[in-house]
Amino acid sequence: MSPATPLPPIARPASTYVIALGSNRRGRHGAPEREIAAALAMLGDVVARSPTVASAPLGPSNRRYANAVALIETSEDPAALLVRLKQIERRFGRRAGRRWGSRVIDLDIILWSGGAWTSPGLVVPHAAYRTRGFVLAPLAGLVPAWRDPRTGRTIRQLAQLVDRRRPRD
Ligand code: A4P
Ligand code: MG
Repeated sequence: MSPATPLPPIARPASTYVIALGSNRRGRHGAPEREIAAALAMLGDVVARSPTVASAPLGPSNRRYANAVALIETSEDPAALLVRLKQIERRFGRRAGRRWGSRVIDLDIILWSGGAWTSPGLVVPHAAYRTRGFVLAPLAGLVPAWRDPRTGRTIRQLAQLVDRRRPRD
């Protein structure tokens, strides 16, 4: 072996992540459902995905959302993955602006097979997902037995709790 032969990259074991996708604004791919499909294609290594569901806006926006969740596999750590998700958001025309403003695509890290992670600007599991039906309902169809590392509850249990709390109309 010559001294110039490059060493093989250190193989890092792949992690599984749950990514939540949301859109309530048309972009260059079309309606919010089309934006979600395009973002999924750009994510790569999607091992499972939920159907895209329509949901009423939580917060100040009055535009309906399209939401979906996906499982991806990657050797990136959570901080590196967040950097890549933010790059994808920018490619979709997302600009930093009003928090909770309408957006062509929002990509959040919900869960990580490695458990909990905290670094500047990033908390995993996502701080608010435990009360969000538009994340938990589609996620319960994918990984009902995945346990939230902070509460010890399964996704199925969290989804049932949110469903029970929701006022009936
Ligand atoms: N950040 C910290 N932890 C995470 C994480 N686990 N994943 C930081 C992603 N980002 C994380 O997020 C603000 C900052 O949170 C990031 O820069 C990152 O450093 P953002 O996506 O830039 O801004 P945002 O989305 O406006 O704020 P936020 O707090 O992420 O809002 P959410 O929780 O995403 O809520 N209603 C329906 N029906 N469907 C929706 O999808 N989404 C929102 C936005 C409101 N209402 C909705 C929906
Ligand atoms: Mg977000």
